[in-house]
Amino acid sequence: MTTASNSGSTTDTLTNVTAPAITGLAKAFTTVVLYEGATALGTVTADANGLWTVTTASLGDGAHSLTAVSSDATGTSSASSTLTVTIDSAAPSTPVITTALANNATPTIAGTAEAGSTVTVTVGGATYTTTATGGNWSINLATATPTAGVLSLNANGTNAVSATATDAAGNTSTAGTQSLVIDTTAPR
Ligand SMILES: [Ca+2]
Ligand SMILES: [Ca+2]
Repeated sequence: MTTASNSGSTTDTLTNVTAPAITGLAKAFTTVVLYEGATALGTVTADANGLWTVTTASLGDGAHSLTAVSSDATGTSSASSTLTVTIDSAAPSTPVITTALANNATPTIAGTAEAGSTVTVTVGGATYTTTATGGNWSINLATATPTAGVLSLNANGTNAVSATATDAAGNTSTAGTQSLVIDTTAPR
């Protein structure tokens, strides 16, 4: 799969590009057909260096086992090893921020999001990222290091919190929001 077609990490074979470009090497000037099972997804001629690239038809979400078969003018053909490409074009559901009230000036903010997704939380002018391990995430504002901004909370009042989740294919959810009320004043 070409780097341009490989969203998120480029070292895996997971992408949100539904019609990815698949590239490979064959004998120079041979005809290359890319198959999923018995279905031909595209045909191309390898260049002088044997390089070929086929942009597939739109593939549905899920795993696809792709094989390239090259044939030369004498009819001799050879098949590549199988490349499994997984398409994930669905964004995670909107994260939920469960922490709405705290009695300390730098509380831990917790919530839920798609399991394994990267959660980006913005509060008090600072942005943090964490992983929703098993679907749960938390940020301890007393100890966490922002990825951007400087934390400045209203220690006696309302703080807007927002969170988005990004899956391994690079799809990002809509933002979940919460009003975090911090009240550090003891009753009299
Ligand atoms: Ca990827
Ligand atoms: Ca997804």
